[in-house]
Amino acid sequence: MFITIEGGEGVGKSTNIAYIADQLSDANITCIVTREPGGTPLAEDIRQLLLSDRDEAIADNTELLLMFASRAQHIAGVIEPALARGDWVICDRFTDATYAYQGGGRGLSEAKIANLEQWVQEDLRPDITILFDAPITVGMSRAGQRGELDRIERERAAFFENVRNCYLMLAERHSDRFRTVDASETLGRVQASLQPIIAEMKHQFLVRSKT
Ligand code: T5A
Repeated sequence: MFITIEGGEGVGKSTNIAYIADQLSDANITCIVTREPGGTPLAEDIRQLLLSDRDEAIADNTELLLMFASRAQHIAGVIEPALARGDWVICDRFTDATYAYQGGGRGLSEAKIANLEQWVQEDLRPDITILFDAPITVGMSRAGQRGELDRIERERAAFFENVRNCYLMLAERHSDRFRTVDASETLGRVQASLQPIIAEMKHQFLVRSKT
């Protein structure tokens, strides 16, 4: 299975990915955890280009193309080989983040993103996407406690409102694969609300093992 984890800044994706991976590994499901942008040495270099501060502004199209350049490398080097081995892949952000940030946030057209998605990914799409949703103020205050903010984290509040609204729209549009979790709750409650989703994944594992 290809599982993607999405949501705004600081909503708890990394914290809960570790929890999900532990639960799956307890059920003898071999999974790798990876992230975007990044996931291979070259793709991590592209992440640095994207998130670090520079004097020259990054044009919106450049940002979009760098996201997909990183993704192409990540798919070829990590995601496809893992899926071909039969491992599960849990990816911290994937193309829904591009629709949310470069589409919803920057205002780039959905058609442009969809073209790149098709070109770079061909048939590869997530089986399940968990969306951690929380008001912007909650995520930003958690992200702020962690230290200095990166180039994208320093965007204005309206940018993140657009990102959040786009994620919620995607969750409604792709309700077959999206599972939305209220990430504004305490960690204990968030993890309790992950339980039925993890149970669904374990069930899928049993079904797939039999076929
Ligand atoms: N991007 C990415 C694009 O623009 N387009 C794309 O196509 C892609 C793939 C990547 C940036 O790139 C952009 C989006 C991003 O701006 P990132 O590091 O992946 O950056 O994204 P971040 O959202 O910045 O990830 P973070 O690691 O900052 O946030 P997480 O993983 O959501 O949050 P986490 O788990 O680190 O938690 C943050 C803090 O909150 C605490 C944790 O302990 C931690 O201290 N916490 C809670 N506290 C209270 N209650 C809870 N329920 C809590 N859950 C976590």
